[in-house]
Amino acid sequence: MTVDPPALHPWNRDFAWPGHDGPFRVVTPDQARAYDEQGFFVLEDAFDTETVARMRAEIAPEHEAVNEFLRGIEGGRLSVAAADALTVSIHLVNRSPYLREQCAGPVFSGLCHDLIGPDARLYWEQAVYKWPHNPDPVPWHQDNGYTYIEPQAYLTCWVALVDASLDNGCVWVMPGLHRTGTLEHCDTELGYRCLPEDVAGAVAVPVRAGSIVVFSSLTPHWTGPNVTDEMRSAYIVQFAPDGAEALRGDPAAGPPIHREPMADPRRQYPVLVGGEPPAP
Ligand SMILES: O=C(O)CCC(=O)C(=O)O
Repeated sequence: MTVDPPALHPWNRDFAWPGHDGPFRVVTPDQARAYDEQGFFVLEDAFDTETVARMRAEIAPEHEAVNEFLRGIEGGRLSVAAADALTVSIHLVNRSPYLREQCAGPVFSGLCHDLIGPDARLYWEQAVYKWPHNPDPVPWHQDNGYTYIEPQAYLTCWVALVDASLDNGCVWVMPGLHRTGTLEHCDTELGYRCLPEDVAGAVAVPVRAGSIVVFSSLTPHWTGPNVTDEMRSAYIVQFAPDGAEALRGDPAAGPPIHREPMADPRRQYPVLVGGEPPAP
């Protein structure tokens, strides 16, 4: 059976994947090659148990407040988030000095150096908690399918805050498709989707707590149901080259009508300037 290649996003023209040659600070040459060819790799045990526990403690009140909010709205859903099923807590660095410091720390600034370039900013961060016995996947999507950023290729770091397994909803990726740039997405009840759920060739990426699934904003990914009795928690941190912009408009109606710099000084702060962490 032949499978039609997925359609490209209307704003995605002449995309070329930027390769990564080193020298590297954090990743190995094999990991850089995997990132270029497959669109992902795992940075094992990037954070120790104490750091992960502190991250979870910083996120806990936010996660509870978000769930209360979701419970209070009609239908209990907002975009991909759903009360007692999938809580998405955003912009945590605005309220947690600890997470703010971690996002600019050596693990992430090293990854930015190796995979983005000498000038990089925090673009977005959010905690995603998949509740016990949540039967729903987060559909296949590219992060650049939600908000269209240029340059299209930025960096997503999916930090496991508990062991992420096939049973509790670990990340799956579709290797290789990142090289085509942003795909067309459709809107579904569970979120944006660019590939069918049963697409062939998907790779599951179970990881230990403290490890990071490192992938591109262009790597299609999916997380499965959580069939366990425990919460599956992850902190997702994204970095973009300095100067990145969000394109606004209706892709079905024509070209973008506005470009918005992704440089909000409160939360999109520099983590690398001229190849080095900025002075505090
Ligand atoms: O962690 C999850 O379950 C899904 C998160 C995700 O895919 C995202 O934030 O883009």
